[in-house]
Amino acid sequence: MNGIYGEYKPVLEEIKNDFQRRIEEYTEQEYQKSGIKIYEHLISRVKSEESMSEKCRRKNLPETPDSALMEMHDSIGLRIVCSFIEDIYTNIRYIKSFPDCRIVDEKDYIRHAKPNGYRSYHMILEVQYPYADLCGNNPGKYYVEIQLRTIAMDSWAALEHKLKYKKNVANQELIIAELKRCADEMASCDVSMQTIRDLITGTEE
Ligand code: 0O2
Repeated sequence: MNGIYGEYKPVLEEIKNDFQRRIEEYTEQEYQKSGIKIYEHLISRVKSEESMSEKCRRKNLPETPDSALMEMHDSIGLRIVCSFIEDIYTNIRYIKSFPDCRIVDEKDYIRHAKPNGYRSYHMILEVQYPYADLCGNNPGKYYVEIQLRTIAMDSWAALEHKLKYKKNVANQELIIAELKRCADEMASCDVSMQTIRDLITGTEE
């Protein structure tokens, strides 16, 4: 067995591609109906085996396929980046209507931002796939993490992630406070942009 995913690596890639296709399909249908593109862009990835091994070590779990696929729930990740806040919740309604998916965890860091200012909506789905899982279920059960954000939330998260690499800098408290201030200002712009769209589309008096 090679990496931490063992024989499951190609399966994870297939599930990821399959799931992305499903999201693209409902988006296209929605676009044909309403002319609205309910997300701006979508990215997906299978977490690299190095990152997954490092995460297992950090959580004191053995570096095995069992830890990577059953204990961890983010080996497959999709990020849906939307133009407007409302579109995030439209996407969530679509995803929840998928018949063969069960939501096992949901975190609304939009309504309840993290203390550092991070905003995003996270869902962990249990999906079925016609390949036996480690417990012998066939169809197997696999996990997919979906993060939904606006463009502003995504920009903030990307910049904050870059800045995290710089360790041992002075003025830590000031930097944390400034990052939080930027996050709050960007969130305020998201709300304004939503209001402007509502005014244009006539959903706001
Ligand atoms: P990567 O490479 O993005 O996948 P856990 O997943 O167990 O570590 P928890 O609390 O269960 O932690 O997960 P949570 O809070 O739902 O967040 C998981 C993912 O959300 C992270 O994945 C990040 O992608 C993103 N995230 C959460 N908080 C922050 C934050 O403060 N800043 C930024 N930039 N991203 C955040 P990973 O595994 O860290 O990395």
